Amino acid sequence: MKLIGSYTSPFVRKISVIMLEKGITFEFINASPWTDDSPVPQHNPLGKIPALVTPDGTWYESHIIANFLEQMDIAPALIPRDKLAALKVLQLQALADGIGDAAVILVRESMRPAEKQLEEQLIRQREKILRGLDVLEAAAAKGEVLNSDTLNVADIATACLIGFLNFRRVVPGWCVNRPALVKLTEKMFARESFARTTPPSP
Ligand SMILES: N[C@@H](CCC(=O)N[C@@H](CS)C(=O)NCC(=O)O)C(=O)O
Repeated sequence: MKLIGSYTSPFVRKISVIMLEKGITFEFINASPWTDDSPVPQHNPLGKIPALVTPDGTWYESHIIANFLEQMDIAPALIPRDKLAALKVLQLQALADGIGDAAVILVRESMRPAEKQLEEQLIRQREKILRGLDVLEAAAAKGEVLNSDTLNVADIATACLIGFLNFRRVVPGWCVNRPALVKLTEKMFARESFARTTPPSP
């Protein structure tokens, strides 16, 4: 299988971590989605990474790729078998990914010349991030779906998101008053799959 992506994307990291946790071997194809000659649109019409090229077809959108990998039935299971329990995990994965979307928009907007940046856009995305982090904090403190005894895709998506916030210095004070998220990410960053997918220094 070939994973098309970059070493800095939280969505790509999520898929790399899932494959490392499951012991699935894959080839990493380093490709930026942002260049004019990017190969990414050949694999994903939306022009986004990650995309996973497999004998069963090419998959895109990281939650779909995670589902594809899960249906290979390779331990450890990262999505519960029970349908309602699975939805709860997938909802939190979607929340972590959605915060990631807002963070990517914020980073891209901040890269534009100062006079072209839309203040309203920056504020709106920052609010999404902060609201989302509060919900993840509450879930991590509860420890039932996120931060439970059983690793799942929501734990992985959340830690990849926090890794991205740290890496891009988005909302640098995110950890203030969010002790459960700090604990969860410390626990996750200690795993070999996370150590092996640490983004390169900017
Ligand atoms: N919902 C998508 C988000 C993927 C995404 O936004 N990836 C960014 C890189 S971190 C990208 O490729 N952006 C290019 C673009 O939006 O054109 C997923 O979960 O795979």
